[in-house]
Amino acid sequence: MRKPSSPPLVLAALASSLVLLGCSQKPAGAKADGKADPQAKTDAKSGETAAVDAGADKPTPEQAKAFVTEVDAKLRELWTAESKAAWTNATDITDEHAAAVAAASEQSMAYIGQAIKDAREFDGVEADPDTLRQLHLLKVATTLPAPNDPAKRKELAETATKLDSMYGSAKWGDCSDPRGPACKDMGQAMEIISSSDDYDELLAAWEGWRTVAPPMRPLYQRFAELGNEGARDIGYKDVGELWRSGYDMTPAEFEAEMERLWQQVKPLYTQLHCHARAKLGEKYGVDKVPADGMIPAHLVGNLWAQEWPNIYDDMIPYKDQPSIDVTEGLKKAKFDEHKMVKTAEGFFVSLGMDPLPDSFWERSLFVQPEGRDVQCHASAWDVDYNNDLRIKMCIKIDMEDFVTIHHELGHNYYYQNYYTKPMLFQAGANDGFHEGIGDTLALSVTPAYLQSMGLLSEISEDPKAVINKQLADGLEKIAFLPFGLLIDRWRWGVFSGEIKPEEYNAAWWKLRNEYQGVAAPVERSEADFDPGAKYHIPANTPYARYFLARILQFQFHKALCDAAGHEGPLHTCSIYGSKEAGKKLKAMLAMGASQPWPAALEAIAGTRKMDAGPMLEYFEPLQEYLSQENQGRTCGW
Ligand code: X8Z
Ligand code: ZN
Repeated sequence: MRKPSSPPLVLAALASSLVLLGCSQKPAGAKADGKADPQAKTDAKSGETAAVDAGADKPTPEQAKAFVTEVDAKLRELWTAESKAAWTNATDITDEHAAAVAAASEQSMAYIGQAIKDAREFDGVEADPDTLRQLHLLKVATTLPAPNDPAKRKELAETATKLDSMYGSAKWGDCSDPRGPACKDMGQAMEIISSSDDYDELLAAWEGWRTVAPPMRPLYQRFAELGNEGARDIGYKDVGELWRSGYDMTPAEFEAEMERLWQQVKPLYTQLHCHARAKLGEKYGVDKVPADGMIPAHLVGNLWAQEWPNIYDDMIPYKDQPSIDVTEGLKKAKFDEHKMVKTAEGFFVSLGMDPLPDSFWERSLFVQPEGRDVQCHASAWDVDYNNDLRIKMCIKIDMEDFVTIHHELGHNYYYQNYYTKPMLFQAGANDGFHEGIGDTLALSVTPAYLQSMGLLSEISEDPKAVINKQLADGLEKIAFLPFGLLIDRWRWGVFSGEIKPEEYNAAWWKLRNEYQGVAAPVERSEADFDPGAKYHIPANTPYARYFLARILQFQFHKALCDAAGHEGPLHTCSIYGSKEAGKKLKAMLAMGASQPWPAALEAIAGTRKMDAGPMLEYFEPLQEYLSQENQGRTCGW
């Protein structure tokens, strides 16, 4: 049996425009085009510019500085309004609240589209570095560029909000009585997939959840068309190119970086896949899980097959070792949602960070409320970009959510360290950094730490216990990698037109097959829209960030362990309580996006290159174990 409940892994925040909600951030850079007045002022309502000075000369550094100062004030006003409306809708999804989000995002889209064009007028100006950096960041500061045409802009804002709300209030099963027990939500589908061992019950939940997505399909198609028109209006080929421009390198270089990192970790994934497949074959039969084929997507303990820790119980390497599952410990020690968050906060405080503000405890949502729909995917917020920190999460009392809480607080602590900066600097060095901070700390949530918190009664330093823990970690961290990569390969294809609307679903499964070696358990067709059953698609949250975060968190972990004076193998390190590690981390967080990300990486890790080396180093014992287990098996699919 697997653990009885396993949970919401969470999800990110939406954001039709940008940064707002917790987990999102923006894309980047492009070339100049379009001529507007150098000192144009952009009006949020109309999106029109009003010339202040019609001088034909090259704009001066002072004018550039004045421009970014004005943009900063306007963004603060518009994004705060948008984020307030989004918080209200995310914690109480209604038509009225959704309409308010659409109206607010329409305004900020109008403003930012024009501001980006205006910023191009300053190309080549020799302004101070902060001004130049903000001019650059502005051009990549939206994940959803809107067309100039006001009617289309309105349509886009409404479509984006609608998709997000549809996901948040989605129900499956027999909803003839929407309040009846047979009408289920996402949490219930996750619960079944994570805890059942019954092939057919798993299949019913897997298919059931996917019935929520086909109605999104026409909306998504239109959304992509309008977003692309908006991208072209600000000088990009399509939305995907805009997203790939946010990494202080060209879009093509970024694609190559993703591929390079994937090639570094692919052999490890293939080994893990091979072993998991063999174990699942033993459990369900090789007629269901073929020894040389793909793994059916409903059997890995996760509704999206993105992380597989819930099949750990089917694969425990050494059963004679003490359990590393904290879920029972949390329940025994009577942890409630609040105490779980408090404990995670305690980790950050142990590094020398400030406690979260009182308002965090008053305003956050920790528990799924009865009687209203909320967007249950975890997200972290700074609602007013001025330390109004919150999380929104339907917390379950278990290990998976304990880790996710650390993930969310990582976002909050980034906000806490940069909220005094200009709006455009209030973002991660790149979006993978933002996603990787809380995960970095969670790597230090070792059995010894958990024991000290009263959550594990017995621990062991036996090498066999190490392998158990490594497998549990690998099922979360390594299993995720191809999923993290393919989501945006699908979207880049959709936005570029390489994937046509009539092949949305087939292209999705082609990528799932190719990268993950995971297959749909039943025939799929273009009547389905399986991408829509994953939060980040209807919510328009870019996903490459999570792939990067999986790699970066091990680089951060290694660097912070060095700072903490850790000696010995990387997987034995915990930075808990290290003020030296905290100082290093804080310095990087405080930079926000004020410098290109290689500078931030250098500040913490002494290198300017993303590298999966530390991840591979962390998993050395597991690699050894897997290669022994896989002897005589044919790996791959
Ligand atoms: O969406 C999230 C976070 C919020 S930014 C909980 N994650 C991705 C997902 O659940 O799909 C974290 C891991 C990947
Ligand atoms: Zn996140």
